[in-house]
Amino acid sequence: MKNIEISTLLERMADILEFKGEVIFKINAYRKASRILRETPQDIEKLAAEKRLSELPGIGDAIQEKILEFLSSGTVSAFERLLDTVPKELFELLSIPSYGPKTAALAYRELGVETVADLKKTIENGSLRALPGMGDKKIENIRKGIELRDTAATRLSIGIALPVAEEIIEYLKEKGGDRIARISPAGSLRRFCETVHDIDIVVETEDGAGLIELFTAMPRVTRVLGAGETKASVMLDDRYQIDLRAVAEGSFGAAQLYFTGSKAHNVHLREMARKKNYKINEYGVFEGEKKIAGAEEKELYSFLGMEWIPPELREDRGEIEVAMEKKLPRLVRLEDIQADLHIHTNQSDGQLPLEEMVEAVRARGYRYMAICDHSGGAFYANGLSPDRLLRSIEKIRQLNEKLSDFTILAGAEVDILADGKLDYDDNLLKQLDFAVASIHSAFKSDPTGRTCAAMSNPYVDVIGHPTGRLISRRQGFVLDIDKVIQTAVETGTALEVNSFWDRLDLKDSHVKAAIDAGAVISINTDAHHPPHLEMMVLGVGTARRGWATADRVINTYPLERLKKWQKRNR
Ligand code: DGT
Ligand code: CA
Ligand code: ZN
Repeated sequence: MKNIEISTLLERMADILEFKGEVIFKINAYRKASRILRETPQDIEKLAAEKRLSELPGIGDAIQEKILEFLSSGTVSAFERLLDTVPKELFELLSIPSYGPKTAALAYRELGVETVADLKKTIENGSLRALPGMGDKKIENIRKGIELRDTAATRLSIGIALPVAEEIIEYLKEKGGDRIARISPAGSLRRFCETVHDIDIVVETEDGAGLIELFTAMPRVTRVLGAGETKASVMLDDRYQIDLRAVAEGSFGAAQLYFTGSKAHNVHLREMARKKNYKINEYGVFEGEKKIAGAEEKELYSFLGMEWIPPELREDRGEIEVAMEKKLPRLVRLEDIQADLHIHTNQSDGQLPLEEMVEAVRARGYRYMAICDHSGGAFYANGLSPDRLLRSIEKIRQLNEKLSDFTILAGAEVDILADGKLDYDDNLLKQLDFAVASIHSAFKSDPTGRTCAAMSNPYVDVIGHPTGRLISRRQGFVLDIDKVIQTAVETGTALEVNSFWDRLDLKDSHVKAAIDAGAVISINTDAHHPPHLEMMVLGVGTARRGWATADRVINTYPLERLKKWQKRNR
């Protein structure tokens, strides 16, 4: 599918237009078209061939023409012409948080900043500071932005890496057939870290060389970084580094353990082994020369005197000590999830109408859900006015009547306003079944105080994406997380683990702090489109990294228990 390619091109058009100071509606038209192409499940080439491009919402004639030109010639001439008039690395520059098109245009005109390296130089030699409107704080933010971008450029979000890993494993299984006894992800990916440097895969086979050959010859491989008898490393699509290790029967568990890491966990395990006079490596556990375990991870842990440790906990943050006492918690699993409590529809900024979103959620096997569209203050997201909300509640109640084995809670994602008040008054909130409250603006005005004030409202059940960070773009607001957790416990409010790939908010360490303090969480996808529902697995992984058990996750509860838990019903 060419959807992503064209979506990127349109995004870049928008960047160029913005850099050139074009009128805002034109810029927005390109951005919107880009988003629609990225999210639509339909194949754009097929739509174009059937002359059905105009069926996509928000794609006007001018943009349709450019799409057709791209599909027939591989380029867009208007775009190529504009490219000659902007800095060489414009898109890289604009990917730096806090470095917007206006600043980029000024720095290009006055200082000739064409590349990220140029920009770094102007910060070091002070020439950027001399531009009009540049304060120390702004310079500091740009500097931090460059750092953030450098990490984002070398590490992949788990939400991007996981589907790629699954695809490769499927491919190898299919082509490898009987030659593959077992195959598993390893490394930071298997531990569900929020970002990964590469995708590690371990395979059990008696034909290592053959599988390495199959692996390095995969269709999307753009470079082979190295290939031997038992391991190989390739670049896929010029973007993803994949490492494959092949081991023979009897060593799979040991290899899995070794290559899953973390390094700190492994180092600690080796120490434990030494105390028992054992040696542990990627082939097994050894007593002298004799191998006593290797085929199963469980066995290896057991010989070291521990219960099996879930990969998400393997960070040497106390899990080894607890496993020695055989007291590891039973972590929440994807199968425990009974509901998704933060779902958008096209009433606000979601893509589909109520009925279709409900059907998509139901089809995943959940028992209930909460529709939480944005409140009116969220004008950027077409938030619902009180009147529209009342009508939407009515519609949800009617649809509910028709469902026998599934319940839709009429909810809202209500904005926590700059002054700490909620965007809907209590009278309105009372008529809902469920409410998530989130900060979407005024990040600098006392986010801690505002979050705590929202939690003291009897109708607020969950705080949405509590820290506001975006993994690839934004550090999030400065939040006194301990105070927020304490208030969550005191008021009986849940903190969200937002599963959206770029959010994962709360993050793992915050979940751990919340769980230790006795708080409860709610793992939600914040889906705006059915494919987003699949990201639940990312939130569950993050919650597991924070040692969360099902009992602390409100959307594992049967509906009756959830209702009893709600402040409004206590
Ligand atoms: P990443 O790739 O930066 O996201 O993080 P990891 O944890 O996947 O690290 P990676 O890919 O370098 O190595 C995978 C695992 O292999 C790692 O978690 C532990 C193990 N490993 C790699 N190098 C060493 C080492 O020098 N000593 C020990 N004990 N284990 C290692
Ligand atoms: Ca890795
Ligand atoms: Zn939100």
